[in-house]
Amino acid sequence: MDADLDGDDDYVTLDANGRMRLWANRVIDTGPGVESGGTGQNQGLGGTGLALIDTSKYTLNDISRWFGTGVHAQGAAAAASVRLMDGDGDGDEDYAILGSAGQLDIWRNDGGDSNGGNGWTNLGRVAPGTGDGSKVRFMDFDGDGDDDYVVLGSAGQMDVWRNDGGDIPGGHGWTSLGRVAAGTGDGSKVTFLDFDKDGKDDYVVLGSAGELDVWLNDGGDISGGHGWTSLGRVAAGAGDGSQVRFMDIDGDGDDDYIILGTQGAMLAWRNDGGDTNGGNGWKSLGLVAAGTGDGSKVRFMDVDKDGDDDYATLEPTSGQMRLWVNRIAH
Ligand SMILES: [Ca+2]
Ligand SMILES: [Ca+2]
Ligand SMILES: [Ca+2]
Ligand SMILES: [Ca+2]
Repeated sequence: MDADLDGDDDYVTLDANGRMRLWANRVIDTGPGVESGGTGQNQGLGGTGLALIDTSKYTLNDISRWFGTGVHAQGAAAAASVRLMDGDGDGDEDYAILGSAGQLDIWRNDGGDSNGGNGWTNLGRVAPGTGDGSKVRFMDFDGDGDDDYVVLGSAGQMDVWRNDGGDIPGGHGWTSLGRVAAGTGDGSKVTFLDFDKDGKDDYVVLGSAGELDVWLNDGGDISGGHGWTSLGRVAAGAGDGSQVRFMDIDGDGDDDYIILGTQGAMLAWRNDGGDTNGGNGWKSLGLVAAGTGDGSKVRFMDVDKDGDDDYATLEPTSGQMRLWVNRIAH
C-alpha cells in the first residue's frame, strides 16, 4: 500500500514483538533486513515478516471492510477453554467449552446475540471426553460439514471420533475410527485446515518460520480410506510461525494464510493452491484488518455461515465474544 501517499508502494512488516510497522518506500533501499518480497509465484510468502503491498489491488479502505456488531455472546467460561467449532454441521461455528478431561459442552449458534441473531442454545454435555483435554483438537475429518473429535499425540499421531450428532437427544454419539494418521514426528507443530477446498481438513505441519508442509486428507488410514498424500512444502513462510493463523478470508472454501500481530492486525495471503505442482502460489492481500487492540483475544470463525471467516475476540476471564463480520468478499 501507499502508506505515506507519495505515490509509491511502501512496506509493512511485523517486528519481533509482532507490532505492525510501516517502511516508506524512500527508505527501503537502506532499511535493515528488508527483502524484495512479493516477487515470483509465492507472492511474498518467502520473506521474513515482510509483505509487499501492491497498491494497484489494494487500498486503505479495505481495512474497514469489517462490520462490528458488538457483544455477540455473553460468555460461559474462560477463553482458554473455549473452542469455536461446528458441532452440528450447519456451516456456522458453535461455542464449545472443552474440559480438562476432554469433555465437551456446546452452545449451538442460532445467530448469536447481535446482528439480528437468535442467540445460542445450550445443548449441554455432548461428549464425556477421552481423558486429556490438552490433546483434543477439532477438525472435519470426513468432510460431512461437522467437526470431529481428534486426540493428537505428541508425535502427531491422530485418533478420531467421528461426530454423528453427539450425545444429545436425537444424536447418534461419536464413532471411534481409531488411529487415522501415524504422525510426522512433532505434534506441537501440527494444525488442521482445508488446503484444497474439498471439505475435508488436511494435516499441516507449521514450522517456526511459518513454513508449511501439507498432507492432503484422502480419507486417512482407515478401512476404505486412501490415506494422506504429501504435497511437501507449500509455503516458504512469511515470519514467526507463532503468529501464523489460518482462516478462509475470501469464502472460497480453502483456508488462507494470516499473520496476526500482537495488536490484532492481520496480513493475509490468499490460498491460490500454494507452491505445489499445479498450484498458483499465494496472493498477498496486504493489511486486511487494522486490529482491535489485543491479538491474543482474536479468534476466527464463520459466524453467519456465508462461507468466509469472521473476526471475533474473546475476553480472557468471561469468554465474552465481540464480533466483526467479514465484508471483504462481498
Ligand atoms: Ca454450527
Ligand atoms: Ca465431520
Ligand atoms: Ca482438504
Ligand atoms: Ca480461501
